[in-house]
Amino acid sequence: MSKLLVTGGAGFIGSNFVHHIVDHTDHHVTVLDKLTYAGNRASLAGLPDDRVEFVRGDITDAPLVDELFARADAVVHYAAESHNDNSLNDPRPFLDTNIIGTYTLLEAARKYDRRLHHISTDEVYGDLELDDPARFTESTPYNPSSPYSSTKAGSDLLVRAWVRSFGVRATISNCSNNYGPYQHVEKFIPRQITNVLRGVRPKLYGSGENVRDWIHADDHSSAVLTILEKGRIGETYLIGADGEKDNKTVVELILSLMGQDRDAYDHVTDRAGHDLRYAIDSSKLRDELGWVPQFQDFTSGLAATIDWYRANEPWWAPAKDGVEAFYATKGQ
Ligand code: NAD
Ligand code: TDX
Repeated sequence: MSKLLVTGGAGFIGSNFVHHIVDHTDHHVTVLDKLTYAGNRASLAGLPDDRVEFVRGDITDAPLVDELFARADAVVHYAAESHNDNSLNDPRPFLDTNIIGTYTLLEAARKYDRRLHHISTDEVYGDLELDDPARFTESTPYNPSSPYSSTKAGSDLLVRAWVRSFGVRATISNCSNNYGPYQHVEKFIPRQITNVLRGVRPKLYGSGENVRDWIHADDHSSAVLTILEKGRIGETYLIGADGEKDNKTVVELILSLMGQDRDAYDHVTDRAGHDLRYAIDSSKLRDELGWVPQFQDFTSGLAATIDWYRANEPWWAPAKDGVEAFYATKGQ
């Protein structure tokens, strides 16, 4: 049995990973989470107290981070400011958490010689043309577009430097767009589902031709556990499940799964600097480490996600009005 420290474990993907660890291993988990607007303790409800400990705190708090590293065997780092639209509005928290926070963890990993896995995004590679046959690989040059993705790119480069210069035992994964239960209503899929549940028309940025490569959060968690157990130190692994879809197709699918007309949505102001297409080639992870995604059918995964939001309004309703008021100020 190992002791894992999971940063950002009250967020969408971090909480999914904590559930995954409890269900599939005998590890003990300590969650370190600041509970920003994006963190929610209810996402960890029902987990056994003898397996999961919750610590509210900031990853930039070096004394607290030191104390938690000292008693962990390995650390999985999810904590981040994660929303592109927020980063366009106020980049500062992205620099603090994504850059200084990751730096703080790296210094602790170095001091206590702890294994660290850093969670990152495919957005560090910038975007692809719609008709480009290429997909991102581990050797694609970094070319981030937004304040969010540039701070994630910066955090990845810090990890690589701490591996090379100080021998920190770290790995990195860059994953494509996640969907599933417990995702904040600011994000594309939950925003549209909860709009329909409230009788509001979904909002599509610009033309809606932008492509995202969707993966279920459960598959992201199984991939991270695989890398933690079998990944080679210093390596980067791309995580993706061959789920390319344009945004228009996703909105139309949500509407039809929810019994609405497929064209009952609005085109709204486009995102500044909106990346056109992301696409992941995850061959390295599959071939070297034997990982296979379980969710092969996006439509049934999306239908189950819609059912979850329908059944869990108390989880998402408190955030909904504030999110929509923010988007309204931007014509979105
Ligand atoms: P999220 O916004 O849902 O959760 C982030 C969590 O981090 C929250 O619980 C928040 O309270 C916590 N946090 C924020 N700042 C903190 C700080 N300074 N100290 C401690 N905790 C802090 O994000 P998510 O969608 O779950 O993303 C998690 C990670 O996965 C991020 O690193 C993100 O870049 C990466 N990622 C996300 C996606 C996606 O589709 N959502 C895809 C690829 C990679
Ligand atoms: O209301 C909307 N309408 C819309 O058309 C919203 C909120 C989004 N969009 C578009 C923008 C994107 O093309 O949908 C797509 C997905 O948007 P987001 O959910 O904001 O995700 P994205 O910007 O692609 O980034 C996500 O995937 C990579 C996560 O938020 C990041 O944390 C992760 O790194």
